[in-house]
Amino acid sequence: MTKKITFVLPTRDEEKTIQKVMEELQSECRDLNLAIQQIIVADDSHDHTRDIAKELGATVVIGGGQGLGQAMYRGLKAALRFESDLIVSLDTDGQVDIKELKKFVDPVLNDSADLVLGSRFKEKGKVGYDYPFINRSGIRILVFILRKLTGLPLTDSHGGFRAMKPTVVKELELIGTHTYVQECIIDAVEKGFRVKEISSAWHKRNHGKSRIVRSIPKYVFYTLPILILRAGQHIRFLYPLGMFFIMLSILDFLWVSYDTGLHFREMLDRQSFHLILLLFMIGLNLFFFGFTIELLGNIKRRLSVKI
Ligand SMILES: Nc1nc2c(ncn2[C@@H]2O[C@H](COP(=O)(O)OP(=O)(O)O)[C@@H](O)[C@H]2O)c(=O)[nH]1
Ligand SMILES: [Mg+2]
Repeated sequence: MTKKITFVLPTRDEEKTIQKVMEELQSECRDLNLAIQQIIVADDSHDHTRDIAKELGATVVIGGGQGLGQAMYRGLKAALRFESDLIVSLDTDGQVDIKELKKFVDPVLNDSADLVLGSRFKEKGKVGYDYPFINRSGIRILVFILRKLTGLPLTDSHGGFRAMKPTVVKELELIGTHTYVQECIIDAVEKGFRVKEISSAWHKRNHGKSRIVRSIPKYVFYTLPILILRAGQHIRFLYPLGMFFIMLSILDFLWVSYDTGLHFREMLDRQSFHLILLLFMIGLNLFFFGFTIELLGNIKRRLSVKI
């Protein structure tokens, strides 16, 4: 029986490639005897991507302007409206190889996996250009964290091609707006879905800019709390560490008070008085960082209950 497939395509200024991607998907599905239920374009473009996609029959979902995570979340949830046997998401900048569609689709259709991820580094020679060292290093760190959190022998976190069962999307919860790629994997594993990583080709981006390098500080800022939360380490480390620094500052304060006979002017002149302030501020910051992450955790738990 012909299987039904829905695509989710994230786009930010991809007017040069969107048509080619959509046409290639249509032709590939014809060859594989897959019926396209719908193509959803989750868009945050300022160019004509949206108009082109609509003209070619896609359903356009507004990304929301908060990054790929939010756009993917909206696009994937919208895909549930179209009943299909599987949902496939892929980058629209021409970096993935659409000829690989079968490899991604097969494990979901023969029920050997619930979520299939593409890896550019599982096998040598899959990246068709000199992949920037800084990106590779960043990916290595993220993969290391992902391995720790999921227990899976993953080799990539940012492949641009994914196939999944609609139930994975139905249950998907994201807290971060910039952590879709990692959170989606962690979330699926937490919920007991079978995640499979397969080797996948990666071409050079021939137009526009990649989002990764441009936004590393922002990325770290948004990603770190989510990953710490997902790892459940904030209670174990951040609270005690914060308390430890505050205790140190109190001890330092007691020592300076004793040593100066509580002479305030003299206390202010002591270098260790500055140390008290510094330790106190560090302690307070760590404590509140933990507290903020705990709040995020509560939001996550509430989301879980709702579903
Ligand atoms: N809707 C939406 N799509 C995005 C956003 N950022 C990137 N994309 C799309 O997501 C895909 C991957 O983005 P890209 O910047 O190439 O990421 P990289 O290849 O991992 O560096 C492409 O299809 C982009 O058009 C965004 O903020 N919103
Ligand atoms: Mg790209």
